[in-house]
Amino acid sequence: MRMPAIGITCYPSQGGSGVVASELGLHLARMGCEIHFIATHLPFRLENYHQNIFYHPVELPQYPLFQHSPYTLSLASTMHDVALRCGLDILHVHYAIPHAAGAYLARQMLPPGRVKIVTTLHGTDITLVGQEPSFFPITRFLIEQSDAVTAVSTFLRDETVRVFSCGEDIEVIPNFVDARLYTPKDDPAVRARFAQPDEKLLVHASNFRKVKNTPAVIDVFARVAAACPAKLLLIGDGPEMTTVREMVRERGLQDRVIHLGAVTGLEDLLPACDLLLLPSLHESFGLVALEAMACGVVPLATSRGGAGEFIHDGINGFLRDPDDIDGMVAAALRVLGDDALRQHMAEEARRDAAGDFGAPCVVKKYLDLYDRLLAPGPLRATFRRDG
Ligand code: GMT
Repeated sequence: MRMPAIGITCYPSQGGSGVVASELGLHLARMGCEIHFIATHLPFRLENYHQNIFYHPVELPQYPLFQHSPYTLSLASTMHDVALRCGLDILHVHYAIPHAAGAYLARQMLPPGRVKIVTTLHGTDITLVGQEPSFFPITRFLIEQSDAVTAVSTFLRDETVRVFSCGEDIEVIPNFVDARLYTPKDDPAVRARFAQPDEKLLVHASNFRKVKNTPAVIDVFARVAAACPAKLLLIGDGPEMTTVREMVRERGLQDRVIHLGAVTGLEDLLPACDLLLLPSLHESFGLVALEAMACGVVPLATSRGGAGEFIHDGINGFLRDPDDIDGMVAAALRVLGDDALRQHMAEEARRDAAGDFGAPCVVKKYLDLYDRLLAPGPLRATFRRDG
């Protein structure tokens, strides 16, 4: 049986949707699919050469009349070109806006039935950006027009149906982790770089946007550090970093907080930590919590959104409301003050992450979806307006 040729589009810079798209491409390529990344830059995590992986840059021409280069049109043209030249079967777009619009235009430009569109909804494309009045109707239209739509959690699927009154057939395919790469590693040298033997090591990794609720990370850490010797590792960068740095200064935590910036190699840093803080205002899934769990790190994450679909409070991690600073501090001190409990929860976390949320299990769900999509027969008859 011929493995499908798939065009994958994502935001190639930092961000969970880009990670999922890149990792999915890597796994599918290893399984024999031809994978064509169509994006403005080579997605991170793909810097090394990989057999079966190709990269097609989306050029963004400038012209004095343009205030902004029309990305969606360049994307659609590149998708159309790559689909024809490379015989793509599927355009799989990650993050609806505007990637599903690019795929829709490309499909319209191609002979009927030539290519199918899979749209994966990741989070703020539905919960924030897609609900902007200027994007709402087109987001709804693109959900309806995709040949298949997936969401990374049941929460996100339900939210899509609630807000857009469509997409009841959206398939939930959760985020996944490569549990061979993200695995507990007992490397005392890495830990020693950041913390003394008697200190606990907490970590937050994100793109430091408002939705990540980073002030809560500092508030929680300040109170934990007042109660027990501890350090905080901050990984990533973004618009909230200035506020975070100010808070760290105001609270006199400069010697306790280590800013690493947007470094790669999370899989080597996470295993050195004791607790991951992810107090987001909401999180459709919360990929970094899953990656931490695979490394044997207990997550303390937001209860708003889809994290509860893989974190079981008090068993393999903690879920707290993002406003509940007291609750987060209490949970952190409980697990950091009881090594046996932390070890037990870490083992549960690792097992759960590597099982149902491990790459083999989840990538197969995408492959099954592609197979169904490419099999003859009608699809999404209730939604596709152009039949
Ligand atoms: O929706 C976003 O904020 C962007 C996206 C990203 O590129 O980081 O994050 C979302 O997608 C991730 C991968 O599926 C999920 O793990 C994140 O929970 C989700 N972010 C939010 O829902 C805030």
